[in-house]
Amino acid sequence: MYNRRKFIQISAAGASLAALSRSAIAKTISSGSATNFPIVISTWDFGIIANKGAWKVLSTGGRALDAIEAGARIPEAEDITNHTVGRTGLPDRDGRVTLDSCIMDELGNCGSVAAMENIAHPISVARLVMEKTPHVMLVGDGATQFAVEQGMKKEKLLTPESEKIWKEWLKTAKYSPVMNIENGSKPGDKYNHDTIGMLAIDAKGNISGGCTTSGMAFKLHGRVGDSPIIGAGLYVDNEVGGATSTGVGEEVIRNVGSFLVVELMRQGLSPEDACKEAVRRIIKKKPETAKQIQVGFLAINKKGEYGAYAIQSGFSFAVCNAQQQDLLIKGKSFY
Ligand code: SD4
Repeated sequence: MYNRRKFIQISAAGASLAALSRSAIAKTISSGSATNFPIVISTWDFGIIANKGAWKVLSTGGRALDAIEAGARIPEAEDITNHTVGRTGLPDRDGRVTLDSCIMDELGNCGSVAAMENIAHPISVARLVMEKTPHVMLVGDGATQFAVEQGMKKEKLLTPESEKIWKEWLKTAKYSPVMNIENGSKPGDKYNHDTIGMLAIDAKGNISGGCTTSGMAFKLHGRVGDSPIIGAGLYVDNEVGGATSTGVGEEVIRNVGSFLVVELMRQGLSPEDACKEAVRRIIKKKPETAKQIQVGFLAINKKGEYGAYAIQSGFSFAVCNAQQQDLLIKGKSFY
């Protein structure tokens, strides 16, 4: 059962957001509807600061795509205490910070980068891939090279704090894909979660989405999760809605999770029910694995109704519209 006090404690402890969490309104609901566009919703507690960045664009009549990029850039590089996205993300097991991201607009255009090093804003590189190349996805050195050619700064991403956590992990070097389980007890669990997935509808009713992460901490070098994979970590269909995911990417990829959620909404399911069904399928295929991991989906439909569902409790998401800019909601969960 959801315990509100625990949730507020988790929010307050949620590293980067101590101050914001105090102003956030935690609710024990996991779905809702917007009476008006625009609206932006984002995964986890740090969705609040990302939404605020997006809201500056949306509230002045801007395009959902621009809002997504502006919002995602905040946890990517400005929030230096966050260890799961962008500049301060934890490294792979070789000590290399490799970032994954994708973006998708209302026209079905999309761009993505995976396992990219040394560039702090993968969401912007993903957008450039979408807009400046005939491709959808660039990976590794090719993605970094492209970003530099586009004028982005190459920089060292491993911070002293991330390096310290990695070195601590190296003492046992046990890879465990437990993530997003807020009370995890193994080294790295504390930091080993939280991708930012964002979905926005602008004043014209157009939908866009984005997703950005450093992926699983201490992963094998070269590992790519769901977050940069269109259909897995993110999917947008402007006729229906959008969905994004967080958690153990392998299970999301195996079930083409975000595409599934959007298709279920197309068939008439509410965003929350569509997310729940996608979670149910993951659990059904691997019930024993599912007990150990977290996967959460977040979705919005064309009407601006939103919802979420996760395997484990503790999944939060942030909602921002004209009525309130810092709403933090506890998603429902199977366990
Ligand atoms: C991944 N899905 O790389 C990402 C990680 C994540 O919350 O979402 N963490 O598998």
